[in-house]
Amino acid sequence: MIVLHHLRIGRSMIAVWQLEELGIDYELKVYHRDPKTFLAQEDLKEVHPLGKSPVIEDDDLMISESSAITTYLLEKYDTEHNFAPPRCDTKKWANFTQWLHYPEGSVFGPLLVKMILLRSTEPHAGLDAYSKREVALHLGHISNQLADNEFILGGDFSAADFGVSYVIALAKRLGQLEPFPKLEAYLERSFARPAYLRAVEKAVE
Ligand SMILES: N[C@@H](CCC(=O)N[C@@H](CS)C(=O)NCC(=O)O)C(=O)O
Repeated sequence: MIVLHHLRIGRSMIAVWQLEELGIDYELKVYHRDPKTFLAQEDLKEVHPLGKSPVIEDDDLMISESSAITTYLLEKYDTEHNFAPPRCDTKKWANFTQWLHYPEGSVFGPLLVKMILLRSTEPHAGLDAYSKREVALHLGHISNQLADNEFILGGDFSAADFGVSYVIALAKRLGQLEPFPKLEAYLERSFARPAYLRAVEKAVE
């Protein structure tokens, strides 16, 4: 059975959501953050040398990195291609992987800088200009891609929506969504999915 090593508050919630969407049996092992540093506590380092989450184990296989976990789960469990196009459809698959990797690869960094700046009492003019520019660029890009669609690849929810929802939720927490009403509506739509609600019930205690 799959074991998900789940650190409270963060990306790992998205892994719980995926497992719920895919309807896979799994065991959830919950870890907590240090209340002072907000980093993971030492017990997560006993699972993986980085001490970060999500990490899944499936028999003798251990995988970290949220997009790699998504790809693995799709390959093994999404046999009917409900959440991603089949690999033999190269163009659709390429477009899907682009949106799968984009949130972690390009959007999270500027949002992290923004989060650090919001917590800082010192002025950082260069970083401030960078995060304003990049956050607006990426949120605008996602909003344009959504256009009038319900989800990031069109009318149907796909596994690319996990990571995109995660960065949009982070942007919301950082007060960045006001100029992007489509993103606000997208987030509500994604988080209203029954599988997400089940994930919250199981993983947020
Ligand atoms: N690129 C990794 C990032 C993993 C990561 O940084 N996870 C955070 C939670 S959102 C974490 O475990 N932080 C705890 C720490 O750094 O101590 C992924 O996509 O899974």
